[in-house]
Amino acid sequence: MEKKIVFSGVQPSGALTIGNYIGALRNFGELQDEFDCNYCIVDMHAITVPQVPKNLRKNTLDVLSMYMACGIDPEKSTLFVQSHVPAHAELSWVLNTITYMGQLNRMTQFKEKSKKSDENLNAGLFTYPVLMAADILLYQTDFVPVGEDQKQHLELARDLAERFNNKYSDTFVVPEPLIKEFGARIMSLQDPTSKMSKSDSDENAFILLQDNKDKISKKIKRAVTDSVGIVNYSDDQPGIKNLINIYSVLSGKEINDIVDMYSGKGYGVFKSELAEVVVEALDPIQTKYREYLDSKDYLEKIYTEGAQKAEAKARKTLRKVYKKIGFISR
Ligand code: AQP
Repeated sequence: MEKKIVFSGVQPSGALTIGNYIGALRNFGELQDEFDCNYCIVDMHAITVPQVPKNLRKNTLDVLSMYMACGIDPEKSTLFVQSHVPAHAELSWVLNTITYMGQLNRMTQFKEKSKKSDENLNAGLFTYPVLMAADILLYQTDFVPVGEDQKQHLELARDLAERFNNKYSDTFVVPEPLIKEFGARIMSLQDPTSKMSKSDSDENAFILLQDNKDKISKKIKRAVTDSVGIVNYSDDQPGIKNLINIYSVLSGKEINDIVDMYSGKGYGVFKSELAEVVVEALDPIQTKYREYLDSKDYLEKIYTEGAQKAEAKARKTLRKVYKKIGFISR
């Protein structure tokens, strides 16, 4: 039986956070044996907010190294850079022509990001979800492992697949999201009502996958909590709830067990033991990450071969699309 297809991407818009890891990357490796996986570094998405070219180059290799350090095996999965496969931009253009402005206007991420970046409110930020739909649909994707924040974008991808199929006959698989029950939305350490983001201007708001022990401890110690003083898993204590979620996912312990372990103990003990849990979970990832990052030739080989594999799959879908919409072939 043919394996079902998985696609997911991460933007090289900065160093990755434990939010990216818990919501997305940690799940990627687990899927490789059961599914035909395609993992992409979506650099074309990253330029929808201003990027320094030198940093974008560095972050692209960083994400590639982090992908492999988190367990993606390029022998099993197709691992590639989005801008190396022009079919993404090409399909995106076609999908733009069947996307309603009203749909894009309702996208929460656009609303939030446009508030932050009014000096560069570009059309790319507005049509970002269409490019994301193209990424997914090009590979005839069945499942998309993502964090909760991407659910709305995935709905659009499903909608566009159905709209195209209805208009031109069956062409695209309609993809399903794969969102874990726990950890799908890790919140900012400084404002537990908004999600942890790598582009947050306050570096105490996130823990980076590459942060050292000292930084991790300091950031957790400074994490915003409340005046209740009891380690409880409750919506009334969003800061502590978020920290318990991180503890649970990274240690493999149940939420109730964690609450029991810290009953009668203050936030100080809980926070310092959480820091140990985080450091221990990230240690093996950081070691591998540094090894990959030092092997520039190897990284080049991986992204070159990955682009060839991805290109072949993507072209097949794009050829079909062009034919159906009435473009004549060369
Ligand atoms: N806080 C989070 N909790 C759980 N999952 C998260 N993801 C991101 N933040 C969290 C998931 O990580 C994957 C890659 O995300 P992305 O880099 O493509 O874009 P994003 O969702 O916009 O992530 P950031 O960190 O907030 O980036 P910036 O600051 O550049 O916009 C996705 O699967 C996402 O769901």
